[in-house]
Amino acid sequence: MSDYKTITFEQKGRVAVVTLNRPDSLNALNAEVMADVAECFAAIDRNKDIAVSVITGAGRAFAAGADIKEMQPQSFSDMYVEDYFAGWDRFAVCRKPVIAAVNGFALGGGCELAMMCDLIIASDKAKFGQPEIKLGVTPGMGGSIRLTKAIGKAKAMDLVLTGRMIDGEEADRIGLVSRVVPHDELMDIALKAADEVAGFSIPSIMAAKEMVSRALELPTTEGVKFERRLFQGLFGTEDQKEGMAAFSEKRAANFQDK
Ligand code: CO8
Repeated sequence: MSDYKTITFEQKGRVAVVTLNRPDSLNALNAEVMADVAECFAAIDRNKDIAVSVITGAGRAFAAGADIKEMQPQSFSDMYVEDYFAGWDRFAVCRKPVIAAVNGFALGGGCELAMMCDLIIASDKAKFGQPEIKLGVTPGMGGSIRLTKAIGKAKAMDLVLTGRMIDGEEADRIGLVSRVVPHDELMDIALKAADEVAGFSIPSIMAAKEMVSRALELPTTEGVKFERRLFQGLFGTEDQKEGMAAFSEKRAANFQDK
């Protein structure tokens, strides 16, 4: 793994822990962060020893959004021609599961980044919101679509049009997050969940992520067919034989990612 300037990377067994590390600007997402995150997660996808990642933020924010100071002078053509921030699409297509451990502010692009992840575990001090309307713009990293799919039109409109912040409890109630946990236990719980997933076979973990992600895009009959092909394909793995034999023999499975 390279040396990153704006994030830190640690490997704990089969789990990667990536920390957004610009605490002085509440981990505002500038072009450098985007490049570091995209490169880091591409490397994680290639790394056969990593099954799952956790992404979190240093200090009191997960990420307080795209870097407003960097964006302020940009013109339409800068944004359009350079496709500013398209690198986040590379993160969104990471094939191994990513757990967002949301430790504080997750606003604008920060909320959108969390929604690109597969599980969102929020601290009870987390704050979510899409405040772009207050800056004369709108969500631009997929928030309008991912938020609407996650929580429905009524709640998404409320957040996008008013720009109001919600706490972890409300985010949990409306289905934006997977779990809300006491702040001091956030990383332990996120790492425990990551370890649990990392104990399974990587092909089945990746297939599970792929089918649930596609469920959001496909009509039901196509989604069911897509799921079935992946399910059937897993019968070509040694780990399917091992997992089912271990069940019959009443022992723990010893998966080999094959
Ligand atoms: N960008 C740049 N700097 C930021 C950002 C940000 N998003 N958020 C905070 N900072 C900086 C502040 O400027 C401040 O720096 P300094 O100390 O140099 O003045 C430092 O972080 C600490 O922030 P505050 O002093 O403001 O801390 P408070 O506790 O008073 O307030 C808040 C915390 C409420 C989180 C406040 O900082 C805030 O409102 N931040 C901005 C939140 C926001 O509007 N986010 C949305 C940004 S737009 C966006 O994300 C669009 C995404 C789509 C882009 C797609 C492009 C194609």
